[in-house]
Amino acid sequence: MRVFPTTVLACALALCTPALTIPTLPGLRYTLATPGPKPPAPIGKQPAPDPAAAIRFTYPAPQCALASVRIEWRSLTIVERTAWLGAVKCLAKVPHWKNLQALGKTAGAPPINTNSSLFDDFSWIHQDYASQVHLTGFFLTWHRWYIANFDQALRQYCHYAGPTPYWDWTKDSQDFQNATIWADTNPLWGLGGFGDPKKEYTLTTGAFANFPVVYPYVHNLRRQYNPLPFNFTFFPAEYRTVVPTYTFTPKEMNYMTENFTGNFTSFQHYFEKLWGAHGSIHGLTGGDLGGVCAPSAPTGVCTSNQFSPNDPIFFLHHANVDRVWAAWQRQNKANFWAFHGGSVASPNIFDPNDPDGNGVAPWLNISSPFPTDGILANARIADIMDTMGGVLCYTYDTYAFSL
Ligand SMILES: [Cu+2]
Repeated sequence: MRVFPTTVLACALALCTPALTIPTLPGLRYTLATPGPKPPAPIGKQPAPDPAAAIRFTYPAPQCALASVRIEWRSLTIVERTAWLGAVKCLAKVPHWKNLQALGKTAGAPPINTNSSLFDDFSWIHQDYASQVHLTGFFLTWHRWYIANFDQALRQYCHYAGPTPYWDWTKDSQDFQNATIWADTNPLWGLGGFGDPKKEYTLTTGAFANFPVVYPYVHNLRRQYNPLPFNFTFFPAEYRTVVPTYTFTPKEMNYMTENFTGNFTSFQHYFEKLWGAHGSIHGLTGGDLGGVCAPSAPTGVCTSNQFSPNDPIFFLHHANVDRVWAAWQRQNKANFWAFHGGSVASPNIFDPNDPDGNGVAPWLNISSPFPTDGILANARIADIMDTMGGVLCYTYDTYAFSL
């Protein structure tokens, strides 16, 4: 039987988005946060829902009065952690969505494996669109929509009704290898640690021990701590020998959210530049999250390094990326609706002050629709700029950063 959340009544009164439910457990898990400023200009009608899409949101979105609250992983109860991990494992048992379409065509993306799951489909979409949703105006925007769709999939297919978790990695910036995020090895409620060196760093602890994934080849989930993720010749020498934990300290997040006022491009670029906070988390965690194949991978299959969503911690990582953006948006009215970005990555990827740091022409604008591969629900950038408006209805338990 489906257990309805405590706010189902509010939803029935069209006060919130039923699709994005809020926690079932008692306690102060949600707040009435202040909605952001109104959009700067008319942005037209909602996109029509796609009846063939796997994930559905309510159109037109109801007013968001009572937002669901995203909570840091370690602040969840054990019951909530168990439920979320169980729902992810459930999604990995939901069959591949037959209407998944190869529309992104990023070079190196593997072919669709129809003997897979809806969880694998999410990983595949990320590989298919890799070149369009990184280092472009779709980085923060599309990933916000992508993780909202993943969250909705957990609720739609696996009856998840708890809070959406995020991973505040600033708390782990002192000693990443021995951080508390890796310390819980319980098979029901632990995220597990790093993998077993004797098994090519396959995860053998926590809920995702021996978790099977199919991209870019059939294997079990891997995590391999890599203190020097930029130690290869592709990177300028100054980045190669540095353990990049300094990029995601609380101080650094405060710097980011307090600067770049009104300048979406420079804010995103500081965050997404290859040696920045976003990439450092991927690289230090290594294995699947770092887009690294095992030495025993069959020859010729490892042509994409964009299968990072194989590791469910991806969605916690990107929820925190989203939280930092949302914190910046809330810092100043000039930030809230600020958007600028190209649809093609700038060629100057190692220029720390690249004025085209989030892409070049053809330009995206606030009405640009998201790429969906026939799985994600339709939406435009404008629909997701406000986490408490458009088609979204969530906030975070805190926008502050501390150890
Ligand atoms: Cu990505």
